Amino acid sequence: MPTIPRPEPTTPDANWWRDDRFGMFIHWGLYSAFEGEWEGRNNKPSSWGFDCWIQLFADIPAADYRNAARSFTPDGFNAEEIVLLAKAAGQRYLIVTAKHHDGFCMFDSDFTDFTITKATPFDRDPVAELRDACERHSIDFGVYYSLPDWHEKTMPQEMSTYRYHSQPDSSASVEKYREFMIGQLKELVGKYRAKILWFDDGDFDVFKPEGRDRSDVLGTTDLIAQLREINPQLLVNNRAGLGDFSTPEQHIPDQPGDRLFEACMTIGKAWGYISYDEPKPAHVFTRNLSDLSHKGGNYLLNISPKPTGEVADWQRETLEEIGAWMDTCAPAIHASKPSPWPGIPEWGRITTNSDGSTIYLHVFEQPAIGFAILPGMTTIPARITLLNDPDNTPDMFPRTLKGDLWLHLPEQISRGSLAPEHPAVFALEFEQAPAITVQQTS
Ligand code: FHN
Repeated sequence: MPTIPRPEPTTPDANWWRDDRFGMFIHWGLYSAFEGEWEGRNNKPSSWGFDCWIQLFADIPAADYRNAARSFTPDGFNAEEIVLLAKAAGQRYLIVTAKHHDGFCMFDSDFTDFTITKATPFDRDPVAELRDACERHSIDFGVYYSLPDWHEKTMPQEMSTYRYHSQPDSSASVEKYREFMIGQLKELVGKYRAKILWFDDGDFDVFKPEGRDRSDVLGTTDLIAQLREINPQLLVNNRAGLGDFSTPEQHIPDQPGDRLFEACMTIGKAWGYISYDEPKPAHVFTRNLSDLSHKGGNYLLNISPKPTGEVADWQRETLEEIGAWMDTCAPAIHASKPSPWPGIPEWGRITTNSDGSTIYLHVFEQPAIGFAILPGMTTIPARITLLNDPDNTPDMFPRTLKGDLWLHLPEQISRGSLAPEHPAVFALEFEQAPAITVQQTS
């Protein structure tokens, strides 16, 4: 019987994802039920290891961890509310942890009983509810899928960097585990219509066989090809090897390469919910949005729903403040293009609109000389508007000096009702994309 040749993995169009620019990450699973503590053990004041990894680092016996599912009834979960919260914040795609390292599935998988639909009294399917809400509100839907599965018998214990497994089985093998993974991934790309597949490798080890890398051990090329037979436009991140975009975590690269990239970050300290998390100021995230857009990168900002399924007030308030800034400044972020100049100006960041006819100056602080200088530009903008507060657009006295465009940045620039730490965004509008002889900005 001739084998059917699998199509070469296509490189899908990622423009829709890049134009989305800003996504919501959701870490929510059985680990959330512990709130970062087990029998008095926690990792205060840190969070490390006691959010999604608590089963391993608090050394919770497998039976106790599984028993926690029996009382996991997150009746406060409301997918519509969460998706509308994302939309209002300017997040245009959403990635939810369908399965984290503990192997507990927040979706109704046919390949295990360790799921929210079978192992808990909560007879709902949160992943399906989030998918439906995303489709209702035109938010692109994707799923996080952990490469290690501490519960699945077919997974070799050696695949865990910590050699951890809640029920190790000597008959486990990479081949059996790969078939298990492909089955679940086909559920998530097929039945659950995930458009983005966000592999995670937190506790994943590929045995480091001589000369073999992750994508070789996992057969990632064939795995992606099989999934793209279901959805040819499926986007995959880089953590199973190969993939369409890289995923710097908790930081923004200084000099991103020429590859699509997305920085993922926590809204506090922890990925999964802990009762002792610490908020960060909202302007940290709006400045990150400006910085990533200047560099052409996406931003995936995480929330960690409580054991009840509700979003903690401080996380909601942070997203609402980001949304208030995006209400006026989104044109400089969504579908924007990176700065036409190399380097980073001392005063902030730069993006342009899709055809370059508008240049956005994202001002963080006033430069020493009081001017933003755009080198190699001799076209005076037709119009300048302060997006944060158009009625209070200051005169920037634009003028060209020695082939560069100089714009005065006053000390006080309105951010409307928001704190001055948020970026002030000026839209410089031109009849058409201005000619720029590229040099370093200052
Ligand atoms: O171990 C995981 C962690 O819990 C979290 O899911 C992050 C998100 O990117 N990934 C791994 C750590 O790199």
